[in-house]
Amino acid sequence: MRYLKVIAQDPLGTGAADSVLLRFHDNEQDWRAASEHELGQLRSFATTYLKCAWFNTAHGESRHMRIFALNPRGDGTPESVRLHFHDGDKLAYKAAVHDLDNDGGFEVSLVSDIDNDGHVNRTDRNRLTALVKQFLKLGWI
Ligand SMILES: [Ca+2]
Ligand SMILES: [Ca+2]
Repeated sequence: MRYLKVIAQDPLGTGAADSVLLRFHDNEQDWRAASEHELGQLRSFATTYLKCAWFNTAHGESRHMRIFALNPRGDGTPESVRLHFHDGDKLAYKAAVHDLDNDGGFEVSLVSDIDNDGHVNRTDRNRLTALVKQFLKLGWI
């Protein structure tokens, strides 16, 4: 299954991440780094992701997010987009949106504490919506 792997890092030890690695995975083993063009397309996606505070100290890569779209009907518009926040192989928490009637709009959002501030609220929902929208702009589903 393919997914976009997103890794935030705090290389200077400031206590907040300021760098994001973006990798397109065909499966666990096979991946490539995002191209310059894709990095440009994903600029606001990366900015939103940094607000989620799911990052590694220094150049660690253990904490990351996998985001992927599911399109079982094969019609080019996703039925769901899922966000899996990992700590290594372990799934730490997750979120998702679902398009129940296949009209391109997502009726259902399954929100968690995406930005790690201890509360599940509208900000998390906004972050989820933004990440999904910015990810889908790639047209990589
Ligand atoms: Ca819909
Ligand atoms: Ca929150």
